[in-house]
Amino acid sequence: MSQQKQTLGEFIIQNQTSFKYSSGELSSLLNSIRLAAKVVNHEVNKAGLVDIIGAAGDTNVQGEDQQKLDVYANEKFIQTLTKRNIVCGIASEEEDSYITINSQDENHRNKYVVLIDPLDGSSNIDVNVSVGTIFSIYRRITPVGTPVQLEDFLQKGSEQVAAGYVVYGTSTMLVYTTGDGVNGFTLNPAIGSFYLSHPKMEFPENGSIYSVNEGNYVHFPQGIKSYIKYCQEEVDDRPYTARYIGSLVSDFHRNMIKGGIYLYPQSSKNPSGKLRLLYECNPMAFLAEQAKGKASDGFTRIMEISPTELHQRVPFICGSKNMVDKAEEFMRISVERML
Ligand code: P6P
Repeated sequence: MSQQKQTLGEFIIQNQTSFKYSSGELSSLLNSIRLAAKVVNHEVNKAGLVDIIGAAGDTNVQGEDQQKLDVYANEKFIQTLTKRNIVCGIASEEEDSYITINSQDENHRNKYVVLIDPLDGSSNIDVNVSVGTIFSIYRRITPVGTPVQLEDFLQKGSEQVAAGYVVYGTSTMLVYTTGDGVNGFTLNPAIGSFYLSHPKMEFPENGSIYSVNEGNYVHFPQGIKSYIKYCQEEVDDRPYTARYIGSLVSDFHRNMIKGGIYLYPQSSKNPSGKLRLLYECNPMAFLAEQAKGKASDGFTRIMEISPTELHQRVPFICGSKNMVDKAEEFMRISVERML
């Protein structure tokens, strides 16, 4: 009889003692994310069968067409997080501003804020390609007992207490960290439980996969162009393999397991890059570093960037440490040649 794998709920409880804050609340918060992930997974998996795919007819603060599942996922995560009476505020890619959540005693006693991309890669929904949810959790820094403030959300990534993603792929997985390594849990849809399937996930130090939208090549800075040509030349362990799904969570997940690098650099089209610092880059950077990988904007550690706006974008290079180091080297050389 194969040993029964640990469930996500059991794992959260077992590991809450290793969490330096009053862990009972964070455990409850993580369990609410677990519940919302199951609810959203149910809809994502049958999107082709019901009238829920396709554009919702609205656009989000990013000016992007909102897919119906975007809206549904956003609503479900906000509802579930609110009910648990743990968070004092939520910021979402789908919401123009942050949402103030008042505690049930109306005294703003809740300590945590959550930032979320409820359905990343949603343009893939209609073509049945994996999508994901990304979340980032902080403790508030303004006084408990007062309404949450913007500064509670504009914290450096290094202040995160937890971060993770759900990937709705060939199987649904929840992967997260509370600062003590990265662990992956696979959903058994037959019984609705997540089981520990990928303990202590780590990026191989080297890899041979590079993930970038090469359709933007002509718009990239010279350092990125040089790095892409480095990946393609026939020398040593190269050429590398190009794999780009167009869904950050899926590309990140594959690269963490196999070894690889994901790049969404700045370009003449996107001068600050496309990905958002607070609810895409910071949580993925926390996971990357906890998995012995690396995440930067090409020059600076992502988790050291001081946020200035809720939806600000940054260039993003993330993955196997030695591959990110090499990409940064090309960026540095390119700048030095311009001086
Ligand atoms: P492009 C999805 O919209 C996303 O934010 C990431 O998940 C993905 O890696 C990237 O944008 C795809 O962007 O411009 O290559 O289509």
